[in-house]
Amino acid sequence: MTDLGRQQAALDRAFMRQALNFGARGQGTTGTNPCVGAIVTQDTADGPVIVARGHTQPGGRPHGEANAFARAVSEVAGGTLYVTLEPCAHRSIRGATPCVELTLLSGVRRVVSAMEDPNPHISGLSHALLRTAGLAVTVGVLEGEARHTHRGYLMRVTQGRPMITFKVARTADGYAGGAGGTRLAVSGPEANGWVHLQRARHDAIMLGIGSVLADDPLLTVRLPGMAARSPIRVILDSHLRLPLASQLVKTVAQVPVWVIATESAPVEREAALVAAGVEVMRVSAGADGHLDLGEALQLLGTRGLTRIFSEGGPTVAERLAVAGLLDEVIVSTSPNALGQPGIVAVRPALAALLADPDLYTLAEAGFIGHDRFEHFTRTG
Ligand code: AOF
Ligand code: ZN
Repeated sequence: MTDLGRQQAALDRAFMRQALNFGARGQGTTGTNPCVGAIVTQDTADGPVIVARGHTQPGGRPHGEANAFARAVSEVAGGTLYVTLEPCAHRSIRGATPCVELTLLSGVRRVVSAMEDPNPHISGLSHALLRTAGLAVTVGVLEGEARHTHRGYLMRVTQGRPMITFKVARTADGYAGGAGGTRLAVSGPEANGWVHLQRARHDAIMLGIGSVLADDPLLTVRLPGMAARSPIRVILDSHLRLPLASQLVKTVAQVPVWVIATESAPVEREAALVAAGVEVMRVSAGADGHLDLGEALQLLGTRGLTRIFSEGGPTVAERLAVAGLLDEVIVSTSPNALGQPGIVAVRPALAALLADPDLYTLAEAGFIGHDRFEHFTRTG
């Protein structure tokens, strides 16, 4: 590659990174749509400057490119469009112009796209259309990062289920709770704030009924100004044991609660929960009598979820690990020890997965407040 080519490639990565960060603002708000970021630059004597920025809007429309073109601060014709996913080629139900057409109409001369959209209506079609129309098209810039940002969307399109990010918090000696399930304040305030931010960036938060019965959690986003970003609360509750007096049920009018049970759970319990405003769904039971997690996730995929954040507990983590359903795992470890036997946070199957570098990669590690965080991501 020439020096000029190298310089251009570095600029492309820098603008794509900005587009990815800008798009990620939509995480947890765009429904079944990916959170696409779009940036248009214009060359000037002092180098390229940004003239438009957009991202997929809440609910999924307008799309990122449409949002960027509509908000441009100066002429976009002749510029370069950076987009974190191949532009769409289809007309929306409401008749909105496809982003590939908006791109052609905008007069940009070059398109830099992070990756192809696996949506069968698109999958390479828009990139080909743009090339045929004479635009310079570069595909694959920061594709790895884009796959990470769009992981939930990509999983739903290709496998029918949402992605799962699982967070385990443990004491320095490895416990998630006290003996008999007593609640422990494991993480510090900074780590707790970070967890609330993660809730806001997902479509749903998922917990096993064991943790609900032990802790009676609220599972909302309690960061200043972000209460409206509380995601749907999904409870895995094979036998419909969720108490009507729980905080979850009491707040169902503000933030939805979906309960997934097996087909044999009592109908009277379902009727009572439904009367209280809870949505009850049923899936088959596996050989162990527990609900079939794979089926539950496929069901949540059909209900439009793409990103699920799960905070427990250890039993659910272990079952998800055995079923091969953990896409991202975050382990936070406090500097404080429990000092006596309690509920073990990371069980054998999960521990084995995380220790296998062929299956999971340690993508990031560091401290949030005094808690140590390790972020593992499933390879492939
Ligand atoms: C883009 N830019 O910002 C997004 C795209 O339900 P619809 O009509 O909005 O279409 C959903 C599909 O549109 C979705 O599956 C994906 O292929 C694409 N999303 N495309 O050009 C965007 N969010
Ligand atoms: Zn579009």
